[in-house]
Amino acid sequence: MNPLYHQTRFLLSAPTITEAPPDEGLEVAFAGRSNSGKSSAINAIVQQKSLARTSKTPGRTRLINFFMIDEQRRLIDLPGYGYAKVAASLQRSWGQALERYLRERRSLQGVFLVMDIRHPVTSFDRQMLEWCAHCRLPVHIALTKADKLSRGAALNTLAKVKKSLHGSEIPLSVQLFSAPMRIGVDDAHAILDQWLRVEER
Ligand SMILES: Nc1nc2c(ncn2[C@@H]2O[C@H](COP(=O)(O)OP(=O)(O)OP(=O)(O)O)[C@@H](O)[C@H]2O)c(=O)[nH]1
Ligand SMILES: [Mg+2]
Repeated sequence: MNPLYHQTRFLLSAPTITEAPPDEGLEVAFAGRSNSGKSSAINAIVQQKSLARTSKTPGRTRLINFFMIDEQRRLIDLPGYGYAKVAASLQRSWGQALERYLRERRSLQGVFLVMDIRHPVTSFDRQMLEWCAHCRLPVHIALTKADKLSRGAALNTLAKVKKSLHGSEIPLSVQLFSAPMRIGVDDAHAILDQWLRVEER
């Protein structure tokens, strides 16, 4: 891992995308269903225990959290979508704001889409993939909580997900991930290195 990731620090929390930091440099957004493991994935990637707040309660990350790797590079922890207890109207307005962010944000290099391996490619995930395709944004899917399945079952799901997404118009890759077992952390770094133009050491 490039030591740069370990330096990542909290930049700001924005209640809406309009309060994001200036649209300069390069950024990668972590998206996915509520409770899928986005914040845990960020922590595993930067090798810090609690940079991004994780929780057993779904819908915990309500704000958009911006983390700064260095002056030019950011990671973004987006609020999870698809949490049933959030009112439909709020989900709709959040969806619109998210779509606009994906469309307009110039610094956004790709979407790191986190899915719980036990519930991959939900209708919300499909919506997200459609928006990204529409904006021509590359997507990297991390099937996380891979430690909850046997190795064989995890590989089976990986193959199924790859197959179901075959023929996408945008660059799309899929990997297994586990935050506590640190499965796939190197693969995650490889894609972030590419998107954020981090030089290999
Ligand atoms: N076993 C296991 N548990 C995980 C993994 N990743 C996350 N978890 C657990 O799943 C729960 C949700 O993780 P978070 O990282 O907070 O999920 P999130 O997607 O950020 O959730 P929201 O912010 O609510 O949308 C927590 O209890 C984590 O400890 C993993 O790879 N393996
Ligand atoms: Mg979170």
